[in-house]
Amino acid sequence: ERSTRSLNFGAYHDLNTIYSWMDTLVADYPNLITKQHIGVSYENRPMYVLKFSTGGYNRPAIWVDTGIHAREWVTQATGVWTANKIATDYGTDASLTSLLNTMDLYMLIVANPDGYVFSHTNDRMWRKTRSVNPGYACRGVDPNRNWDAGFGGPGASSYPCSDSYHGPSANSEIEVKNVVNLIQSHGNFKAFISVHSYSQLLMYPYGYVCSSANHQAELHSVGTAAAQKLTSLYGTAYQVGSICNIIYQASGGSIDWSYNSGIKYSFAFELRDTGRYGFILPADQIIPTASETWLALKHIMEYVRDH
Ligand code: ING
Ligand code: ZN
Repeated sequence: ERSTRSLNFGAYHDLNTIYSWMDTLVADYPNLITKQHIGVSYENRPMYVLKFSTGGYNRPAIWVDTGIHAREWVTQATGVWTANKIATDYGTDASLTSLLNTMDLYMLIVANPDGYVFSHTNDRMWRKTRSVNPGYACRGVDPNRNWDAGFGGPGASSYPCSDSYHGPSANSEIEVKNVVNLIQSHGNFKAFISVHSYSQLLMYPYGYVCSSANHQAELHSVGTAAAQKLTSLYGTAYQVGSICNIIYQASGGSIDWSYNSGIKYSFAFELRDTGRYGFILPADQIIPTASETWLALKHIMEYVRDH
């Protein structure tokens, strides 16, 4: 695909196109955005985080990742749209401007680059990383079962050919380890938001157990208010709850790890739809999905700024 200066946000793009668009965005907004190389993937592709910052040193920060699962294409596309939205609205949207005057925002748009490429070239339904499993022909680990939170427990598979294979050990996947390293060395993240599709859910910990997190009441009320904002745009219905209670028990997930690491405002989205198209969401739903999701993201970010 040819790299274009102004990307069509209403289309799905391959990795190279997204990566070259990142460079044009950074070039267009040099005082707001920098690109950080956080490491390489299993197949040696670079992993890039866009850092939105108006200055300061190690300001309190918000993390957003999209595309940890390769086939969830509306999430990477939503990440692209959202990064552009933040760049263009900074300085005109008073609330976003005040947010970025005290906090930094980190966006990892393609959290699983090898899987994303494979979902374009070989298997549109690929979910996992592309690491080799010794002794097996099947490749890959589920990067959302590989975090150090209830690792290897219920809701993850020990079978390397499973789509929810947890891997040989927590952080075995370099794509996960790269994020863990950045979050830990930074040490000042206040929110951690991971974006999946599909099912139209806004979730908070825990997934590896079905008991309540300490901050369950607060997370539920923030999530409910965020989902109401999302619904206000086009009427898209969302459910809010803990991972275990509203989707299924799942161990080794990223937001359980971030929450247990002290990042109280840990949330996971499941974007559109509820199954009609599933992972193969038509491209004409990208901008509506990203636009409604932005209202929820903004609500969470404003709440975190003010608390
Ligand atoms: N769903 C998520 C999954 O990894 C999830 C649900 C989110 C589980 C956060 C645990 C933590 O299974 C999809 N569609 O991937
Ligand atoms: Zn997912």
